[in-house]
Amino acid sequence: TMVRIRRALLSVSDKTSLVGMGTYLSENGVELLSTGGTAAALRDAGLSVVDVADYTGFPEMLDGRVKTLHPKVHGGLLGMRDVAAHVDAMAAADILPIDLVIVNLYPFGATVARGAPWAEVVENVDIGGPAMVRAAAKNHAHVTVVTDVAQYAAVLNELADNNCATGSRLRLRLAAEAYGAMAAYDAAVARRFHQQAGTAFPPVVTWAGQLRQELRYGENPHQKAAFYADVTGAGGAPGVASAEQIQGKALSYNNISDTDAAWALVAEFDASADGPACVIVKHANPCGVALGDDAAAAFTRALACDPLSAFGSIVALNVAVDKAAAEAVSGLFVEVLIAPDVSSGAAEVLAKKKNLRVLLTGGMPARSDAGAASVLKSVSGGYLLQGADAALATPDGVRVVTKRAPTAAELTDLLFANRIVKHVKSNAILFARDRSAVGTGAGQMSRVDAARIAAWKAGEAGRAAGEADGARTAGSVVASDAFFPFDDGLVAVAEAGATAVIQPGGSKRDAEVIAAADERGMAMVFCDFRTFKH
Ligand code: 93A
Repeated sequence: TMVRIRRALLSVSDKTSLVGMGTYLSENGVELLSTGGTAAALRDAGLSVVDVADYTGFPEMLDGRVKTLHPKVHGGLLGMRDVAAHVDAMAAADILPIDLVIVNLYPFGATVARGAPWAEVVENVDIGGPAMVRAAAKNHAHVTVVTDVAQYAAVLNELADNNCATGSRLRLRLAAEAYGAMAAYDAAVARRFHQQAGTAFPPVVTWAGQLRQELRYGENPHQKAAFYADVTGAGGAPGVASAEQIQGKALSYNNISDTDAAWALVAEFDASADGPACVIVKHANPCGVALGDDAAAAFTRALACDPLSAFGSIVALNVAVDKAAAEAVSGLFVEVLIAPDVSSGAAEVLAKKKNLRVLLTGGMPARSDAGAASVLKSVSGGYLLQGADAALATPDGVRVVTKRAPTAAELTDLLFANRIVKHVKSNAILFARDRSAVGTGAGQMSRVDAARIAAWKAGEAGRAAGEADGARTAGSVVASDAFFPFDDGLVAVAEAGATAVIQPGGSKRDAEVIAAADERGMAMVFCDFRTFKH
């Protein structure tokens, strides 16, 4: 619904474009209320303005610390125009409705940036401005709130198109922007106050994060670190930040990061559709992934991939830990076990492993909600943000590009491998067989090296287990997280015995890569999406 603007309160530190805005409002019959410096600037331009002090009957006081903090201001912002009791109460107290608030705050950031003394920094914490902004934003059903000069053009366009009224869509959007701006302001204040207090670490109270745990150290002992929970309501799905730890020492930075990697991968597998799945992670990469008839079988099969690397790993399950699984996991040195739940028999077994951290999430997230809802990465002076990688290959969504199509068993393993390779650091190559990973090549600067390493690791694990040379990769399938730029990577996996490959395709040399596969009787499918992870 449209709300006609009849009275506006302007109180701005940044007076850019103020006169233009004030003039437009004045010419359209809007009464202007304003504070000291803002009122002076508007009067200088020949506009008639009512001082807030005259409206409230209460002078600005305490060096301006109290200017607008008055019931006649806040009542005018918060009163609901469509509630009779509000309208009556306002009338009884001579409170006039204020339909538009244009406020930008004391320049706290700029004051800090120029190295102002502490007393001046403190004086530049705006109190009255944010109070008005929050009140107006709460009452966005009736009030329009403007917090930034950059919003003036959109507001003026809306007013011009609608006889000096605003629509509910714009008011809601402006309210959301207002709360974001106030949160960012508070974050800047909190950072400077921490600096003054000498509690410089944890360094930031961001607008989205609430300190959950001060960590003993970061990735390395000489780095400070902290763990924040997202308080914006994102990431409500069962996961690492919301999990309950039932035993073991406090989690470390690397524990949390690796556990999240394991959790995001195991959540690719829906227990009811795919069956129990187990993921074993070391240094953010999976060194074992398998499906099994039960949790213990999934763990044992996952462990077989690379038992050497699994020492000191993170283990994730997509089903509750039962006693057999607890006993199997207890046979390995594991840093963290994460699962939706644990049976009482299993809890008893695990309790004997005093150092094992056990995290229970209470459930599995939907596949699409697994892992972080968005991915945030710091760069010098800023942040990079991207959505989660929810790509998923389906039997109908892949294209056969070779003369030979994959068999049903190969296709099952190809789709399984594709889901895993998404969680392996790039460049990534993954061998899989019988719904179990058998070799991982992770984080290489060239794809052919990733292919060779994956094959070599599978061979080493096979040799250690007393198997015949090449037995593990014979008849296996391979997933590549991006296209093969040359045929060398494809040839390397073929020589290791792989019979089928899944990859996005899209290389200039696709034809050569397909020809190399055809020459060797291999089946290859393109999934048409790549899954880099850095
Ligand atoms: O010191 S305050 O926190 N106390 C107040 O009651 C108050 N009301 C508005 N600062 C207050 N303001 C701020 O004054 C506004 O947010 C704006 O930044 C500034 C505008 O002052 P002037 O109109 O005198 O230039």
